[in-house]
Amino acid sequence: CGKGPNEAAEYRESVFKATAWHFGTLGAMAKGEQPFDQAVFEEKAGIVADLSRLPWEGFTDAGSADGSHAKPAIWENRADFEGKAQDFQDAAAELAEMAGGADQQALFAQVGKVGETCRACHTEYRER
Ligand code: ASC
Repeated sequence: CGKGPNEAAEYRESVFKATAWHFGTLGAMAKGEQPFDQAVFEEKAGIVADLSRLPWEGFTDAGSADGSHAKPAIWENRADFEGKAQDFQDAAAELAEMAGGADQQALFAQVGKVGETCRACHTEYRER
Protein backbone atom coordinates (compact mmCIF):
# COMPACT_ATOMS: atom_id res chain seq x y z
CA CYS A 1 0.00 0.00 0.00
CA GLY A 2 1.87 3.06 -1.23
CA LYS A 3 1.77 6.34 0.62
CA GLY A 4 1.15 9.36 -1.54
CA PRO A 5 2.09 12.94 -0.73
CA ASN A 6 -1.30 13.55 0.90
CA GLU A 7 -1.59 10.52 3.11
CA ALA A 8 -4.17 12.10 5.43
CA ALA A 9 -6.54 12.81 2.52
CA GLU A 10 -6.03 9.30 1.15
CA TYR A 11 -6.84 7.86 4.54
CA ARG A 12 -10.06 9.79 5.14
CA GLU A 13 -11.25 9.40 1.56
CA SER A 14 -10.75 5.64 1.70
CA VAL A 15 -12.85 5.50 4.87
CA PHE A 16 -15.61 7.56 3.24
CA LYS A 17 -15.45 5.29 0.21
CA ALA A 18 -15.94 2.21 2.37
CA THR A 19 -18.73 3.97 4.26
CA ALA A 20 -20.54 4.80 1.01
CA TRP A 21 -20.21 1.17 -0.09
CA HIS A 22 -21.93 -0.19 3.01
CA PHE A 23 -24.42 2.65 3.45
CA GLY A 24 -25.30 2.26 -0.22
CA THR A 25 -26.82 -1.15 0.54
CA LEU A 26 -28.97 0.37 3.29
CA GLY A 27 -30.05 3.17 0.98
CA ALA A 28 -30.95 0.67 -1.74
CA MET A 29 -33.08 -1.30 0.73
CA ALA A 30 -34.74 1.86 1.99
CA LYS A 31 -35.58 2.89 -1.56
CA GLY A 32 -36.90 -0.56 -2.44
CA GLU A 33 -34.17 -1.07 -5.00
CA GLN A 34 -33.00 -4.13 -3.11
CA PRO A 35 -35.06 -6.57 -1.01
CA PHE A 36 -34.92 -6.03 2.74
CA ASP A 37 -32.68 -8.55 4.47
CA GLN A 38 -32.64 -8.25 8.25
CA ALA A 39 -29.23 -9.90 8.75
CA VAL A 40 -27.56 -7.84 6.03
CA PHE A 41 -29.18 -4.68 7.33
CA GLU A 42 -27.87 -5.27 10.84
CA GLU A 43 -24.40 -6.11 9.56
CA LYS A 44 -24.20 -3.01 7.36
CA ALA A 45 -25.67 -0.70 10.00
CA GLY A 46 -23.00 -1.87 12.45
CA ILE A 47 -20.23 -1.37 9.90
CA VAL A 48 -21.43 2.15 9.06
CA ALA A 49 -21.60 3.07 12.76
CA ASP A 50 -18.05 1.77 13.28
CA LEU A 51 -16.70 3.46 10.16
CA SER A 52 -18.42 6.75 11.09
CA ARG A 53 -15.89 7.19 13.90
CA LEU A 54 -12.80 6.80 11.74
CA PRO A 55 -12.36 9.52 9.11
CA TRP A 56 -12.07 12.53 11.41
CA GLU A 57 -8.49 12.06 12.51
CA GLY A 58 -7.60 12.27 8.82
CA PHE A 59 -8.61 15.95 8.77
CA THR A 60 -5.19 16.91 10.04
CA ASP A 61 -4.39 20.39 8.73
CA ALA A 62 -5.63 22.85 6.12
CA GLY A 63 -2.73 21.86 3.87
CA SER A 64 -4.33 18.46 3.45
CA ALA A 65 -7.22 20.10 1.58
CA ASP A 66 -4.93 20.59 -1.42
CA GLY A 67 -5.89 18.28 -4.25
CA SER A 68 -8.46 16.54 -2.06
CA HIS A 69 -12.25 16.68 -1.83
CA ALA A 70 -12.08 18.69 1.40
CA LYS A 71 -12.82 22.40 1.29
CA PRO A 72 -10.50 24.70 3.27
CA ALA A 73 -13.69 25.96 4.98
CA ILE A 74 -13.41 22.93 7.28
CA TRP A 75 -10.44 24.52 8.99
CA GLU A 76 -12.15 27.92 9.13
CA ASN A 77 -15.28 26.49 10.78
CA ARG A 78 -13.80 23.70 12.78
CA ALA A 79 -16.49 23.64 15.52
CA ASP A 80 -19.30 23.56 12.96
CA PHE A 81 -17.55 20.81 11.02
CA GLU A 82 -17.06 18.76 14.16
CA GLY A 83 -20.71 19.24 15.09
CA LYS A 84 -21.79 17.91 11.71
CA ALA A 85 -19.34 15.01 12.02
CA GLN A 86 -20.88 14.22 15.42
CA ASP A 87 -24.42 14.38 14.01
CA PHE A 88 -23.48 11.69 11.50
CA GLN A 89 -21.89 9.49 14.16
CA ASP A 90 -24.95 9.88 16.41
CA ALA A 91 -27.40 9.09 13.62
CA ALA A 92 -25.35 6.07 12.52
CA ALA A 93 -25.09 4.78 16.11
CA GLU A 94 -28.85 5.16 16.49
CA LEU A 95 -29.43 3.20 13.28
CA ALA A 96 -27.14 0.39 14.47
CA GLU A 97 -28.95 0.28 17.83
CA MET A 98 -32.37 0.14 16.17
CA ALA A 99 -31.35 -2.43 13.56
CA GLY A 100 -32.04 -5.53 15.66
CA GLY A 101 -35.47 -4.56 16.91
CA ALA A 102 -37.33 -1.98 14.85
CA ASP A 103 -39.80 -2.33 12.02
CA GLN A 104 -38.73 -1.67 8.45
CA GLN A 105 -40.44 1.69 8.16
CA ALA A 106 -38.65 2.99 11.25
CA LEU A 107 -35.32 1.66 9.99
CA PHE A 108 -35.82 3.20 6.57
CA ALA A 109 -36.73 6.53 8.15
CA GLN A 110 -33.50 6.43 10.13
CA VAL A 111 -31.53 5.60 6.98
CA GLY A 112 -32.98 8.84 5.62
CA LYS A 113 -31.82 10.70 8.72
CA VAL A 114 -28.31 9.34 8.40
CA GLY A 115 -28.32 10.36 4.74
CA GLU A 116 -29.29 13.89 5.75
CA THR A 117 -26.25 14.09 8.01
CA CYS A 118 -24.03 12.97 5.13
CA ARG A 119 -25.55 15.63 2.91
CA ALA A 120 -25.35 18.39 5.53
CA CYS A 121 -21.59 18.10 5.67
CA HIS A 122 -21.05 17.49 1.97
CA THR A 123 -22.99 20.60 1.02
CA GLU A 124 -20.66 22.91 2.91
CA TYR A 125 -17.42 21.05 3.19
CA ARG A 126 -16.95 18.69 0.24
CA GLU A 127 -15.55 19.83 -3.07
CA ARG A 128 -17.54 18.37 -5.92
C1 ASC B 1 -24.97 7.85 0.16
C2 ASC B 1 -23.75 8.51 -0.13
C3 ASC B 1 -23.80 9.75 0.39
C4 ASC B 1 -25.09 9.92 1.07
C5 ASC B 1 -25.87 11.08 0.60
C6 ASC B 1 -27.20 11.09 1.28
O1 ASC B 1 -25.27 6.70 -0.12
O2 ASC B 1 -22.72 8.01 -0.80
O3 ASC B 1 -22.89 10.66 0.35
O4 ASC B 1 -25.80 8.70 0.86
O5 ASC B 1 -26.07 10.99 -0.78
O6 ASC B 1 -27.91 12.19 0.92
